[in-house]
Amino acid sequence: MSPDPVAVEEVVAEQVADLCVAAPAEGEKPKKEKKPKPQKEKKEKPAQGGGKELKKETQLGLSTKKADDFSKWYSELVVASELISYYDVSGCYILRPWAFSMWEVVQRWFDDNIKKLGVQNAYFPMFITEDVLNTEKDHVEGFAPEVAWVTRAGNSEMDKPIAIRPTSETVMYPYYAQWIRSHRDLPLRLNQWTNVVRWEFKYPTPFIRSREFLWQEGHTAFATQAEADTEVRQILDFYAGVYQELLAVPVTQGQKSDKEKFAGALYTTTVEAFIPDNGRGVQGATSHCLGQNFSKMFGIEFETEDHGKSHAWQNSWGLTTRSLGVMIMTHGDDKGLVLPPRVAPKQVVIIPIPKSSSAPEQVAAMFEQVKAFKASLESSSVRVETDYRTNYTPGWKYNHWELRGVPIRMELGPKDMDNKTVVLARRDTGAKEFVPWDQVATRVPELLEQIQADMLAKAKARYDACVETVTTWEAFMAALNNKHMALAPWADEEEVEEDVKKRSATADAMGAKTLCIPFEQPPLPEGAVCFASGKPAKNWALWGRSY
Ligand code: 87F
Repeated sequence: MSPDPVAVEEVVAEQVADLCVAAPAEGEKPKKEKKPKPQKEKKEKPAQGGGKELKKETQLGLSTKKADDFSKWYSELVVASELISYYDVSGCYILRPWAFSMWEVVQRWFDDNIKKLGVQNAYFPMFITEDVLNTEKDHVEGFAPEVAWVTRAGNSEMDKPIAIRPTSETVMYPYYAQWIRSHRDLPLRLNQWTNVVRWEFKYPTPFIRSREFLWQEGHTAFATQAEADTEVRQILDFYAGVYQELLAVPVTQGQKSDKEKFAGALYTTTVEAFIPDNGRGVQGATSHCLGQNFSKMFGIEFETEDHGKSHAWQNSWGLTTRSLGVMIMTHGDDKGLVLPPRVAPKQVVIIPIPKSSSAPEQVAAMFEQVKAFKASLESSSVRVETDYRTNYTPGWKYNHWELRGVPIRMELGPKDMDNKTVVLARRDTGAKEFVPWDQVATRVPELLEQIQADMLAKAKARYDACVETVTTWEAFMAALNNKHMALAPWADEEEVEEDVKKRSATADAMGAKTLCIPFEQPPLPEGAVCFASGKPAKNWALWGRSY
């Protein structure tokens, strides 16, 4: 299908705006963050419900449409929906309760799952001496510019500066070397939930790229490679579970190319998401098999059952608050957040709508009914918000809870009181339905499940439509410039990947990388050649411009 020329022009113009600001050349100073302007106050509007102390209503909603300027839409959205506040250290953000409670859902789910595997939580300090950090100099070298240092305490310069953890291999492994002596000490499987600091110079984006972020990092040691290999994939499945089951975000599981893997790893596996609106891939989480690289560096050695000596096989794996950003970008719309029910801090908001002419007893009865619904839904573990405020109109409240992405709005007005029904309105589709009171307790949980499934299905259909299977360079470039990913047969060589990155960069857009070599491979036809080098192809790789 040949693309519509007007649409292509728009796409390119958007990419120009987007990619130019978003990705300054390496080493270049970051542009100043585009903080959204505070919302303006709107003219006072009479509120309902006989409210005497009318407050000024602030204007709700977003001034930018997702399709018009994606990055502006996103920065406005995260602030207006009360997820984020900007902070006066560039690249750092406050995670407000609405965001943090979603992180808690992710934490709980993942934590429960890794504990079932036998992983235990621990906490290691955030400071690293220079000497210890240098133990893995070869691997840290590429990352060195991002390491932040404490050089002063009070007024005195420190004798030796101390690094703030960007990741904890060097913090933890010296102790693994002390604790692991015998095969009986294995496996050792620890995880920690922490913050890390990476002083990035690329353009920061809330959740997606920040200088301090929250994550979990798992660090495990086994006697054999087979056990390590098994765990790498179990953890990757959990990461796919976080994205697909909780966040309703489709991902592709695969292995990183040699160029894109963690330099310290034997191999790196990944879950890769994609943002159709700006055509960028985004690494969702990584699970590495470190082989014996680190155990050799740190002397993590054990006595085997037959009294020999062996270096431990290690893995490390991490998932960050970036996952929330990917979810927000995937589902959000022009009215605000659209939250998948499983992570939504509140799944239902009940809004009573008394008339200004309603008698006090009628208002009281309505409020009582709202309370009863809340109690009954909460008893089946539905997270419920109620909005009794009298100083806002129903319309304002609808916009407010839509902006904040609550999956279901339940309305209860005077007619509903007479008919003993409620209105349920879905945030994702806008569809409304009338439900008799005695069916609310069963219908709401059912509808939440339906919304969750529909959101994933919709996102998956969009994701799949963004994967183009290509075999030639021209088709590859057309896919990229159409804001798509390309699944292409390639030679699996680092030089080819470097060459593709250079050649696919345009004046307006960054070069493409391999996102992963998907585990699910289509059959490679006899004699298939690499789309970029013409050499014999070894596999199909998924390529894209990416964060
Ligand atoms: C930045 C500064 C210093 C990434 C860094 O992926 C070091 C590093 O080692 C660094 N940025 N990395 C790689 C992290 C590897 C690995 N660590 C445990 C993970 C998952 C969790």
